[in-house]
Amino acid sequence: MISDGKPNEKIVWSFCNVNCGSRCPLRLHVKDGKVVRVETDHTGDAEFGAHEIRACLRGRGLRKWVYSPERLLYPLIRTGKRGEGKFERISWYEALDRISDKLGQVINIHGNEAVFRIYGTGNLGGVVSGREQIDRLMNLLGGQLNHYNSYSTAQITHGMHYTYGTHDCGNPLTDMVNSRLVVFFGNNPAETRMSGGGSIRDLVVSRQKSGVCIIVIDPRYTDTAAAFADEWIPIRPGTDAALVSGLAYILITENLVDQDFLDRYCVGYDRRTMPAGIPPGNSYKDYIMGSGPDGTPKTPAWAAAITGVPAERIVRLAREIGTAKPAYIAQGWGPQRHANGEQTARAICMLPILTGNVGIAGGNCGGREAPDGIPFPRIPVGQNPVTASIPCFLWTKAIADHENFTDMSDGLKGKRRLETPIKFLWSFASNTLVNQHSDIGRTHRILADEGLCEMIVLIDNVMTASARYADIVLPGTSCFEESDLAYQGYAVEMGVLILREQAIEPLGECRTLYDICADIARRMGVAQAFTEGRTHDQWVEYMYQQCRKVRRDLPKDFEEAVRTGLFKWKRGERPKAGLQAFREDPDTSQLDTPSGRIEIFSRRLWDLARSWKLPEGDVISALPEYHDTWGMPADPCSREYPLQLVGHHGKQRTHSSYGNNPWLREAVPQSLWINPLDAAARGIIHGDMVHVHNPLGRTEVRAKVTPRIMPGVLSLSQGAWYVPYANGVDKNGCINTLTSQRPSPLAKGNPQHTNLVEVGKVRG
Ligand SMILES: Nc1nc2c(c(=O)[nH]1)N[C@H]1C(S)=C(S)[C@@H](COP(=O)(O)OP(=O)(O)OC[C@H]3O[C@@H](n4cnc5c(=O)[nH]c(N)nc54)[C@H](O)[C@@H]3O)O[C@H]1N2
Ligand SMILES: Nc1nc2c(c(=O)[nH]1)N[C@H]1C(S)=C(S)[C@@H](COP(=O)(O)OP(=O)(O)OC[C@H]3O[C@@H](n4cnc5c(=O)[nH]c(N)nc54)[C@H](O)[C@@H]3O)O[C@H]1N2
Ligand SMILES: [Mo]
Repeated sequence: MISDGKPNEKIVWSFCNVNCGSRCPLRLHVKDGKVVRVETDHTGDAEFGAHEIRACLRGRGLRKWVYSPERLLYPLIRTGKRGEGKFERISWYEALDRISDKLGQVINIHGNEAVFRIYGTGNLGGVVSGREQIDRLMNLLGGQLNHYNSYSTAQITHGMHYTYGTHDCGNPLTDMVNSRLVVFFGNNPAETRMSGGGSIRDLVVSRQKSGVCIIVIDPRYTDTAAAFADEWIPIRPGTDAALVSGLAYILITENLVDQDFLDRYCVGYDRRTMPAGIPPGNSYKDYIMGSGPDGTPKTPAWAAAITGVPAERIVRLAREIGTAKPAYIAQGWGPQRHANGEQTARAICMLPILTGNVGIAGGNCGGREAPDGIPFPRIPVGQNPVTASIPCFLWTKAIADHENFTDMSDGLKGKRRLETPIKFLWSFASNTLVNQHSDIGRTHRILADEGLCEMIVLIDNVMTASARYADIVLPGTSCFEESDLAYQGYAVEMGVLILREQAIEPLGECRTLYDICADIARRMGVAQAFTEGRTHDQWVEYMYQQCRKVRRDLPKDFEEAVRTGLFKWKRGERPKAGLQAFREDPDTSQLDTPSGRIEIFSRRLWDLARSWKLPEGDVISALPEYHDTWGMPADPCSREYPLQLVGHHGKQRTHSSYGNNPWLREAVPQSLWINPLDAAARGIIHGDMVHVHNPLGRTEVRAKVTPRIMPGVLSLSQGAWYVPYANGVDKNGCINTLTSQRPSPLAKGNPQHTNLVEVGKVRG
């Protein structure tokens, strides 16, 4: 606590804990028990240059959220239908009794596999206040159904594992200073990494230092393109693999590929390195040159027709990529959050592979920029005795159709088939129950049937769309109301530790997740094992002392550490290239792929493609090929719904978090990005109220008519709060009224950027 000497006034450290990938320190000014001002890091010093981890507008606007009219203050029990929003206040005793009784009953009747904590990232930062407490509790009670994947990176993680044996092999963004060319596929750090600790700073500094040419390939002229790029190349969503194939055609025919690299480090480029037993004609070169099974040469003209990128530009770009050594080629996670996302992610990786830019300074593997930080410990959660694990996106299927939920059709791990449906759902700091999951209409129908999932317990700070579907809603403390500690986040290049002091008393009857779980543990006979005799605050101190084992330079005295609040560690002097050891010696530092090499051709995928049960139209292929998929212009649906819709991550919110802050809504009003050509064809002018619809649903929102989005494509920033009126029609621009629950073929990930829609003016 830092006092300015005024009575009843103090300034304490806190941090913003939502999931933007970064973690920003906050300085809360407290007066008479209320936070009256939110400042941020002010500790820039010579060692770090002027680097202060300055929170963005969202974190600075936190008071508008903590003190919002939507704030949950008391435990509630549902009295109306799920989704209707009718609740009654109950006591904590009654709420926790009901939860414990039902949890015990579900475990007794259906087993622990019937309990599930839904994906949720609203408090990704807090070490003690985070979702791990539920996992810790459940593991003591016999476990719960596991999940793998994330809504962020399912497709790219799977794709890159087949190629490189890892997805974590990028060069840091600061390594751009060693590059001669930077190419970003759907990477928008200016918005998705905009926080003070995020890589936007690295982009600014590295660009200033090196003046390197940056090309951005994205259907939208993003803030990154506007602020940093020398050129924007618009591309039709879902078609990057076609563009890469067209580029590969020129790289091959003009001898711009690094043949030595391909021979020594890779499998499957041409017949020289094909795995034994695969029929001839199945190498990557065959695919590109047209000597493969499809017989189509992937010429720039072929790629132009699919991607919308002119053939001449494809030729020029191939020459630029083939001659600028080294080149930093990276993708954000937008290109992979698609129906064919695994293929796209693997295909983009082909550019640095073909040109030998992997594992060297100034190069990159084609994935996202690498983070860096200090590996501080997380809370121990124990072992989950349940082995079954579902892809996190398929939880609705695990509620509604468990009998058909299998390893070969749905990516179930640890079991051949789900034995029980999900009957009890935990939802903590998550709006994924409704708002952030695809196809809200379908989710509504599944949750509305109370015979399926029998109890939903939700803990949040505000009354969200998801909360309206819960049976019991518990008011959680916010980042003003509980102590904690946090580390640097997963998307930055420096080490950070922030200590949070409780700034104010909990509003209403809000409680920490820890106290909630401890009370349930008590009711269920595992209190001592859960708490280990510590309170929430004592756990914070305990975890701090664990951090000191990693960084000995942290003060021994906890009180002193709390007063200091923020600790930063200097970045590494020299950026290290991802896969550098492999590049230096591929025999001693083999990759974690079956061959130990980069697998352009994956034998495992070749086999999977022949064993997995896939719905009509889904493709898994051994090579990073382009495949048209559902939800794209070749889909018959496109006759009626001709426009492709993506939902970018915008700067006004972190997903749905902060979606009710009036300041942010004014700064960046929710709107549908539409090209003037598409708008004119429909008689739409800027600012018109429009409806966006497809067979799954309908939402209404104002049109932003702008050449910053290519013709034929729309974007509706994801995360707007779902505000339904008649028949589930949303009037707030919530994109998940329109997205599909059909998963991607390999990762079974969320294809939330693959959508076909039509737009029209709202009459009257
Ligand atoms: N301000 C803010 N920051 C955030 C978040 C937030 O909600 N708000 N969310 C955080 C989280 S959890 C995540 S996972 C990340 C998300 O980070 P990303 O997944 O990278 O973000 P997106 O906006 O979905 O996609 C990035 C860009 O890809 C483009 N794009 C979409 N489809 C395609 C395609 O087929 N090809 C190409 N070339 N481009 C395409 C989009 O137009 C967008 O500009 O951001 C994190 N940071
Ligand atoms: N169409 C479409 N849908 C998407 C995406 C997309 O690109 N397109 N992106 C997906 C991605 S990448 C992600 S990561 C998910 C994110 O989806 P979620 O993980 O559900 O994230 P949020 O929408 O931010 O919801 C977080 C909730 O946590 C609450 N919260 C915040 N802080 C605290 C706290 O300290 N305590 C408690 N108790 N609650 C808190 C907030 O009020 C909010 O309701 O969305 C996915 N959904
Ligand atoms: Mo995410």
